[in-house]
Amino acid sequence: MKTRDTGRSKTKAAITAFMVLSAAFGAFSEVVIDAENFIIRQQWPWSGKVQAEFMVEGTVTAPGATAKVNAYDGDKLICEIPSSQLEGDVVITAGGKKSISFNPSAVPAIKERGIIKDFRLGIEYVDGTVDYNSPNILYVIFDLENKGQVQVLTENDITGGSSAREGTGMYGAWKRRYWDAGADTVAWLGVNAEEYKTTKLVFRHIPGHSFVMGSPDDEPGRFPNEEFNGTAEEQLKLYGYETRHKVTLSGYYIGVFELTQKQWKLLAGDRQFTNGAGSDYPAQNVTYTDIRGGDAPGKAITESSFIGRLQAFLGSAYTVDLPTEAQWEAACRAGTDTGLYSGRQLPSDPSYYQNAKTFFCADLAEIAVYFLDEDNKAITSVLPVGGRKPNNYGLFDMIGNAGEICLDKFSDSKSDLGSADASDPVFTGSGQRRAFRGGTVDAWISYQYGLAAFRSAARGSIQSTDHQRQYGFRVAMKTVVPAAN
Ligand SMILES: [Ca+2]
Repeated sequence: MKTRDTGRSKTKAAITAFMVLSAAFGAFSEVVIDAENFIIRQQWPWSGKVQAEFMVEGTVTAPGATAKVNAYDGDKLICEIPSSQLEGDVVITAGGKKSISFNPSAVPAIKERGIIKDFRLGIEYVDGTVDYNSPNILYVIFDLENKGQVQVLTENDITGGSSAREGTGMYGAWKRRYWDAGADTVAWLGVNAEEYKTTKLVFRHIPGHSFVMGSPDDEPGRFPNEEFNGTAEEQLKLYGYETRHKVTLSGYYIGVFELTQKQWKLLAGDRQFTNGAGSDYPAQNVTYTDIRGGDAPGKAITESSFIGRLQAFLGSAYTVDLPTEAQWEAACRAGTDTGLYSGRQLPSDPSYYQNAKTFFCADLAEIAVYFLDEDNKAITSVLPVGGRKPNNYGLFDMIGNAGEICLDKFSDSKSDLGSADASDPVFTGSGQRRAFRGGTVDAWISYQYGLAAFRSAARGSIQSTDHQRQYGFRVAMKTVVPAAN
């Protein structure tokens, strides 16, 4: 370990009643990236925060580097600033000008100290490590043509630090709080470009949280509802229960798009995709067993399946599988509790749930490829991914286009999703059917049940060995957090 004083600033200013800011220095080990030309400044009086600006020189290796920030009084360590308190360039994937800020009065060890005459910061980036559970990380991008190439994007990378509602940064357009309802977070819109749908695979971070799974009895379109064709029992056999209950999830990542045909071919070889074929079309006509091999949750993924091949490609720092129904629904809702992730409801007019061939619904069409276009003409096959508006997490086609096969088994009894509070649930009971979510352009649904299947809470099922056009999937990922050096 060598220590280098890189303090260039000799700012002398009271930043709060209990602290005097004097200089900054960096403490570096041989393996970390050089950070030089420090300036630290108070943001008082408009904010109690301390901001450090500095240059990071050198190459950052995948999957990136995370900052460790220590506070000192002279050369005496006060504490490490908790990562949850840090804002800005906490995770980096490239060198350049960086900025980190935090609120010293929110750090007990600093606050308790009172006046600090010679306040210094040591900022250290440890290369090749990223805490993927950090809420700072929004996206992880894998290059499917270059094994080991991983890019991590933080909110700061996407917005350039702007707190505006929307803008365009070095990664293209973005929008904060895409819909007024739901999660207050940034959706990266620049991801909707060909490379991210074909030769790259992009995951969105969904931080651990609790949400209410299922739908209220009075949600327009909810099953069972005797306004629909068929008896309640017939509907439930296919669509299951949506009893509301609280679900707590640990953090995970989920694909921004339905897995596409090009992505499938790059990892698992050629395959005939009929009825909607093209590089950026969803891989469909694939079965649960094609996707993960092990034909039920809890059974090992086989090496020759798509997920097995993806797992081998990504390496042991990541684990991939189908999303559970709970992970899927939380990702789709993005903080909303309405029928649609836009914060809107489907129409309450029952005729939309009988034979919907002639009922175009603009609120649905803006977020989903379903079975009608605005001219009331039928859409009979899947379309390229990313063709409609995303949700607040920036996820596309969660509703409509390909139906999305999930990890869970499916039961027509109330036992599968249940009604009790649950943590990271997955249904492993008996039966040959597997859950799918989000509705599909499948004509059968349109003729029988209209718009009802296109809600965040709506469920469907498919046999584990059924090849059906218009049914595909997206991948969920967890990460193994690397040990800190
Ligand atoms: Ca879909």
